[in-house]
Amino acid sequence: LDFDTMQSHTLLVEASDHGTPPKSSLCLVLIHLTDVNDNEPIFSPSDLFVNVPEDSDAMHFVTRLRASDADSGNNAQLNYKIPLRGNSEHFRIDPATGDIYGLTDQLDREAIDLYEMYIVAQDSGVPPLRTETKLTVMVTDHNDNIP
Ligand SMILES: [Ca+2]
Ligand SMILES: [Ca+2]
Ligand SMILES: [Ca+2]
Ligand SMILES: [Ca+2]
Repeated sequence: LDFDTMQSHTLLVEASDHGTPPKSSLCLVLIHLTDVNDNEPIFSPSDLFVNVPEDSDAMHFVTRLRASDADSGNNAQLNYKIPLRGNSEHFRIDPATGDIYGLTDQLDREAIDLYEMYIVAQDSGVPPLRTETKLTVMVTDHNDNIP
């Protein structure tokens, strides 16, 4: 039985006795399944590269990462976050939408041209299931250096 493919099942149950002649009766049993949190969120695509120009403003939109979850209700209610690791503190993610923003207007390709971070999607089941994907932000050049 899998709630995610079918939420209810109907069974025809026949009960008979051992008398002579045997008597039997039919009974219809309706089974309603309740969802269990048996699917973890899935990012698509699972790994991502984006380019951000080095002259971007503070709080510039970088990209949107969304995951899907085959469960229902809280078991599919997703929250996004960026765990602090490496240089991920320069980026923020909207926990509800998966929109990612760069926090700094101090991007400098000549100093740091690559940011790598992990994005986590976690459902609200008990216990919650989570998955993570890697996001690579490449800082692209702007002609900001006098020869
Ligand atoms: Ca399920
Ligand atoms: Ca789930
Ligand atoms: Ca620069
Ligand atoms: Ca430059």
